[in-house]
Amino acid sequence: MTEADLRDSLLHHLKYSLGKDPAHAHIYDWRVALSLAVRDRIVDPWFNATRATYAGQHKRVYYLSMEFLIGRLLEDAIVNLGLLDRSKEVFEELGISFEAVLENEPDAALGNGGLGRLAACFLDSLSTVACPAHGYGIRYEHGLFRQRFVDGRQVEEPETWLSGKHAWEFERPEATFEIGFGGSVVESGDQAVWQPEERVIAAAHDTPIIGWRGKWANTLRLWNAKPTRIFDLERFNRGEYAAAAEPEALARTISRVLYPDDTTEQGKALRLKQEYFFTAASLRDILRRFLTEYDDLRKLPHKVAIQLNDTHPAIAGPELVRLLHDDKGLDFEESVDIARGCLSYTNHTLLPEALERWSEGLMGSLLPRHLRLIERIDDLHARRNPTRKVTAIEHGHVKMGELSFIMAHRINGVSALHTDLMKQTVFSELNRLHPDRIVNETNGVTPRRWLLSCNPALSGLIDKSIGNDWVGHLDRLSELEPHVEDAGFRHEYAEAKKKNKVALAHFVRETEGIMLDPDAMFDIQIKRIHEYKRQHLNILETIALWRAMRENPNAGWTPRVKIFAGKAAPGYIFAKKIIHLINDVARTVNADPATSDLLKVAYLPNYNVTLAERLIPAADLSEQISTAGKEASGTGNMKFALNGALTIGTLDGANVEIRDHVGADNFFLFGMTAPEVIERRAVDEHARKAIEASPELAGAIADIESGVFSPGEPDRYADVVENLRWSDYFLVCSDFASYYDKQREVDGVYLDQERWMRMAALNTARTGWFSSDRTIRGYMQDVWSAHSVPIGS
Ligand code: 26Q
Repeated sequence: MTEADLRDSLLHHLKYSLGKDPAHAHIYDWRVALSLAVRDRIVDPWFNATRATYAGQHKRVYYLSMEFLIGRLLEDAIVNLGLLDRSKEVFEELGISFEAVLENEPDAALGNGGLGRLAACFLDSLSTVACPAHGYGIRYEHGLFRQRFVDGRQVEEPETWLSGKHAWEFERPEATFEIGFGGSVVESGDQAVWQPEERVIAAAHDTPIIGWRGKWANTLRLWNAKPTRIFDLERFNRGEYAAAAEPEALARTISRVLYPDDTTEQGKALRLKQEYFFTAASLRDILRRFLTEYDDLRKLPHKVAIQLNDTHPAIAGPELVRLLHDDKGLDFEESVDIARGCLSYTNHTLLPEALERWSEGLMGSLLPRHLRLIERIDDLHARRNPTRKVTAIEHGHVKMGELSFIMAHRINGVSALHTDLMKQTVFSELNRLHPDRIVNETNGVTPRRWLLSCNPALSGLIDKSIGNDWVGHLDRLSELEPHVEDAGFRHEYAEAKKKNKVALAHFVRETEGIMLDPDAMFDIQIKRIHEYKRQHLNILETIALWRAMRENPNAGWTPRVKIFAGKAAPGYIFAKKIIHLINDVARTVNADPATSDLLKVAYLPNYNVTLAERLIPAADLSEQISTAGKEASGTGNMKFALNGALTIGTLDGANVEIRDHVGADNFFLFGMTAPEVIERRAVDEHARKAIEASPELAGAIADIESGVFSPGEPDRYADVVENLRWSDYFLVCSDFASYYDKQREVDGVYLDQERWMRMAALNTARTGWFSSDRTIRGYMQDVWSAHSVPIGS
């Protein structure tokens, strides 16, 4: 496609799809017109991919996920199609800011955090490696809430990503299924008929996902909930207008909004309805597609791999059994075995409060047939494995982790450490029964979005040094290693980082009115707010540093900028307190003339994918400071390292593997290990003892307690302090001294910029393994038995 072709297509869509004259077009119109022009380029590779899959009868992968945190799509698609330069030129000629056009796109936040973003990276990689695949999820009308601060407190507002035209998707009015809830089951012998009481329609919307170099495209199919009857005309005619619209409102509630909690909001009926709604629609679609090609359902595991992204779609086990046994008449045991042959399950957390469980009461009233099938699945499992009794149903609850394990032929953790802990803790009994089922697939991130697009300064330097093959083969970043010894290269590497920091400083000045010195160390912690992620450890260290700086302003301090971003679940009171505290500390520290050249703190509101794309390339230091054993993997840690930020972190999740790859000398390790954490918790008054032993920590806590950051309301953080002193389950106090000392070591290294830049460049050169292309190839081999389709065939 030449520049002229692109311009013609753009102007064509502006005129004929949007009905706009260029003279009157807004940025919105240009953005949608460009998206449609780019989308046109995806359609042929998309059709070709589908044709090649049918022609070769290839196995298909189905990725079921409640969340896809996609962010913006336009730049991604442009980059993958190799249209970036031409697009820039077209808009330059038109006299329109290309950047403003990209900025106009809403950020699709159909996910909470890591799990949802991983699903989005996987979509990119599945297309890049030409693995025939579909993503299946919910087309939420409202994604994750928008976050604002009012007097430093988080306020949530609804998010409206669908307010304009959604340029990427194709509505499929013909692809609909009726999904039932409630009602009763009529059983006679081995036969059962479920008669649901309530029905809604699942309607498909497809977004093509183009891979790197535009050769292959897969489909993301998201389901919308609609009523079976639009409205009740009889009631309307009687003048009962609100009541007439009720069925519609009730049905649409199912796809109305993403649950904003990233542990479980236990036991909410609507959540279970959402889970069943999209899982059931997806399975019916999968069976429909299979039966257009094959007639023997026993072949299903050879042609279909279904991945459960955590337990959220775990009802897929019993539902697939129901479809095979009740609907298609297969024998029960055979149905269970076929289902297991197709299904596999990824676990993303070991936190007990995050493991999904549903009361038998709720499950029985919403999904009566499934509850009965789960009992039979348990019985069958017990009969086949009489040595140990492990069941999905226990004490009146259905445990979705156990159910997923029993119904899956592979279960995977998301980092080496996490997979080991899975075997030792939550799934130890099941692992003994089925030692071949648990495998590890360490997470990865897509280098297209998380290096090539978000960091043009650095990717340009990499291209210049080793060519551009690295984008599809991230391992090749290792070819940078010899360049790292070249002072000229390191200088250019430092220049690229500086450029990104200047751009971020500009953004923060414009949006927050805070002035940042681009030569100061940019120290960044961005992720959901959780006690186990320990943002409070970071802010305590910030306070201690500020106090030390005030006490001795001329001690040769390394100037620092502490940047935070992240949302708290609306009902997570403690997390919201931490946000408030960080904002209070920021206000106090930033107003202190004694430290104004040394320390700044900024909490940027409404963290999302787009903001991450601005922050990560500008980071010097990446904060990955979770209590060891609690962070399953982390993926932000990988993005930072790839972009040349050094990590200060614990031996947790994928930090362990990042450190192995970059080398212990290029990683700032601190804190207890996972076994040490367990030991420490058993120590009586561990927190009080740690506070007593660290004057820096004691001073920081005393400042919080005396209202230094909340003048007029000294007890604002009384519960935070109380928790730290007397409970401190996540061992903030016990890890503090080690963290504080390591931060002072970080200060020292930063003063030696030559050394720092060498370490940073080595981080880039040695983290090519963390590409999600590598992760996806691992799943294809170990979990799905799926293969890439030779492109062009
Ligand atoms: C479940 C039921 C009801 C309401 C909400 C939920 C829910 C929603 C989201 C439970 C969990 C999540 C998200 C979990 C998550 O993001 N986990 C992260 O997954 C990443 C990808 O594997 C890891 O890198 C992170 O370590 C892990 O925390």
